[in-house]
Amino acid sequence: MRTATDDATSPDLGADFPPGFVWGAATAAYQIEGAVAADGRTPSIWDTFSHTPGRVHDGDTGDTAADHYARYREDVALMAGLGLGAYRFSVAWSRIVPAADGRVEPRGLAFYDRLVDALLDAGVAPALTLYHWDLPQYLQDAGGWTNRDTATRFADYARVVGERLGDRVRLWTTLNEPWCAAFLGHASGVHAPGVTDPAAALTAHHHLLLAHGEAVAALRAVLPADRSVSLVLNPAAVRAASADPLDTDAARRVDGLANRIFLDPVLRGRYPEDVLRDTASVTDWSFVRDGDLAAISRPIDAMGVNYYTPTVVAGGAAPGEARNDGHGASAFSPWPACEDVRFLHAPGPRTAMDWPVDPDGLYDVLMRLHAEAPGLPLMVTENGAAYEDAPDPDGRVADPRRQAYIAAHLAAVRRAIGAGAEVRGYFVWSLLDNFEWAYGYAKRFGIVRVDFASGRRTLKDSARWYASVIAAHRGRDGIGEPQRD
Ligand code: IFM
Repeated sequence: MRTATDDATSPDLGADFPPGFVWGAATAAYQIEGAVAADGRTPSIWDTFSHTPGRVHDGDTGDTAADHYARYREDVALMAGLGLGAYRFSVAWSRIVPAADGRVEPRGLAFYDRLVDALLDAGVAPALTLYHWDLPQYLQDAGGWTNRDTATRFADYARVVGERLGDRVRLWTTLNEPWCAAFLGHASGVHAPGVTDPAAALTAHHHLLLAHGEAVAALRAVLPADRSVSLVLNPAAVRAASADPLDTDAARRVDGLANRIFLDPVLRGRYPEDVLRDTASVTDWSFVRDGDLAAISRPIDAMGVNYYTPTVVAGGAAPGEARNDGHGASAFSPWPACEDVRFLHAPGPRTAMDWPVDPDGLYDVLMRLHAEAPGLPLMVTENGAAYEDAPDPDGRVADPRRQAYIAAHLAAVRRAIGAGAEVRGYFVWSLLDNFEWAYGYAKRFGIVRVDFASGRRTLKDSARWYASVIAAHRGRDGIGEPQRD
């Protein structure tokens, strides 16, 4: 008898996916590019944060990272060799608009121009994200995401990139995981800019969403009409530890802050009443102005879903009790007004991030979004796992657990499609081992190993397997096939 696992790991896994399904891999600028002072780039908040002693494991920084800025041609050749249909990358804002005066740096634009052309020449569709957490430091100096003006600056930057690359890039994303930028960056402080003020986190959250909405308008004004503009979230698969009302109420509150605080404004143009109530002791929400929610709810063409592990919660924690929510150690919680919530581990195996492996969570998140936004195309824009894999004496990197993780999550995607969810693509996180934020280079998510000393790339076994899955599927028509106008 064939089991779900047999199905999940067999190379013909792709055969059951709909025609046009996009098979991709993802990265982000600060995590791979390096070259932090090249061609007029100025520091971002992550340069500042990573150079601040004690912020990042082992004092690691993104100064060199995977050296992708210099090696992008080699990386594009790797992607082509794997048969990727699409490559999701982010643009470093401070390469494009390096100073407070708003001038545009042509050398920064030229880099992404070359990257996009190389991708198209290699048959890989570029999927561009405008913001993956690397706010220019000069904007942070003016208040960063707590300053409403940052949303306007983001829309200006979006227009510049849209004007330059819109002729060739079909898949556009405004923000990646604004939850992390707002709450890890401003409440628990484990991400840049390292602020630990829940009121600032909620203010930043609103301004990030406003930036998204204003950027949608800016992109629409300059992009050809058939371009897809999306937002990438990391919706949480929130589960109550039990049916006890303390636990179910904890789940309601965490769901409010992880999911509905994004989905309600973006899809329905309002903030959830219970979240406003729950956080009233933290802020009066007076940063929300007339017209903001109309801007935030401007229609989008797709929603990106980043998923790694579920979120299991219980109520009734004692004040000061350790709350391990899997997002990094801090004395401060990323969850405003949730001091009494405990974050528990789902059962089962865990990755090197200590994140339980639970593909049902991905299925649940996709089905929820399908129910909440029927007809809105979904993309799994990140999914993958860190493991402590290393080359054997022959240089081979065997990473069977990563392969099994990806296979099981692809099976969950296929199940969601079978149940009606309109999932149009899947991007492995990550193409390359990279700078894993506060964990530095200690956590390797890549399907391609990077030797950070030499920059050498080695395909892990999971990359070869993923290529075989893609090969079983590609050759059909669809948006995974890059096109030049
Ligand atoms: O590396 C990150 C990525 O930048 C955003 N999503 C989660 C990944 C793994 O932690």
